[in-house]
Amino acid sequence: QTFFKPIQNTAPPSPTKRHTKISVIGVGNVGMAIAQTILTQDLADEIALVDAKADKLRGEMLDLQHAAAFLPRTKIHASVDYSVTVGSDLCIVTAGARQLPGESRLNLLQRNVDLFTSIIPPLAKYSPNTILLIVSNPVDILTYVAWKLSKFPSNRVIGSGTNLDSSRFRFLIADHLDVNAQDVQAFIVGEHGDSSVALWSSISVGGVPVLSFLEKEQISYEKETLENIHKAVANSAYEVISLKGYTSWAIGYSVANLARSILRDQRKIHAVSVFAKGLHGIDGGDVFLSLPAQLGRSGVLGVPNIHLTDEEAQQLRDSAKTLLEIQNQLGV
Ligand code: 6V0
Repeated sequence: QTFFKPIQNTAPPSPTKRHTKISVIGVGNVGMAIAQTILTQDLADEIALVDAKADKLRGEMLDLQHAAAFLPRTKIHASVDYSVTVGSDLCIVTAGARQLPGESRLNLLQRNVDLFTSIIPPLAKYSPNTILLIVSNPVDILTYVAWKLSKFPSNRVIGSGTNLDSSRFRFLIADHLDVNAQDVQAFIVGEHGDSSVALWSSISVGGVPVLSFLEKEQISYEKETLENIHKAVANSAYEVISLKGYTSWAIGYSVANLARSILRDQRKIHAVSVFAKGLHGIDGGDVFLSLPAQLGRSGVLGVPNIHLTDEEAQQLRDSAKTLLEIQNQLGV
């Protein structure tokens, strides 16, 4: 007995578009902002949510399901059991431990590494062909940990890295020049954190390289203004967290944007955390950090050979060194 009376003699269904499934691990502020942006942007046919807290998880699932009448049709499941993620095209990991009073950053990191040992292997088991997109902090190191634990090829393990920092950078430059942020091409690369590197030499607005234009026209610009913009980017997360307790909307949009580029094979370039050993003179060990990278259906398609000044390349190598020093202190 079905609700609809079937119509006889209709043509067989045309080959339907590929079914897309996204899993989001961790339904805190960040995981939920990502899940709801993905829903409103119609990026998946199915979303699976996983968290360690069963009640919170069920509450979040029901709250999203109750919006079904206003959203594109998406099947939403949730479970503390990773079998719910089976067959995912993309797994987004936002689960993280919170810093305890007086706890060192290294101790927090080691707790997050331990947490990843219970998250990554089941994800890899249930979705051996998935792409892992890591958001939990410190994102570069945890992306490296996810790569190690999953044993996936490095093109299928990506960290959200400085995608959000680059978006904040574009917003601040656009605000300063009174132009549209979408017309600003600008990247922050390196560690998503204190050693991030602003690529001033390659900033362009509407195709015009900004610094060389100012120099050619002999328009003086204040190095201090540029440095203040980079400082404001680096300080953004601290500022938002001190004001509202956490960040959510911008990371939600930035990760949904990465999901779109990957699942819809957009071949767009984003600053994300990728396997960087051997690039721009980075050596000394396996390390993930952000570089402009082209994303598509199979993950990282390539890393454009972007021109860096000697100073920028040195800062990038220093950023890699900082990450490797921390990595070497961890039990992975
Ligand atoms: P939150 O609100 O504390 O959420 C974390 C969630 O993880 C909670 O719901 C926990 O129950 C869950 N969790 C903890 N342990 C496990 C486990 N073993 N398995 C499954 N779930 C678990 O934190 P919030 O959502 O604010 O942040 C999440 C992470 O994203 C943190 O590490 C942030 O630092 C990081 N961010 C990364 C950004 C980036 O640009 N890469 C930006 C913003 C936040």
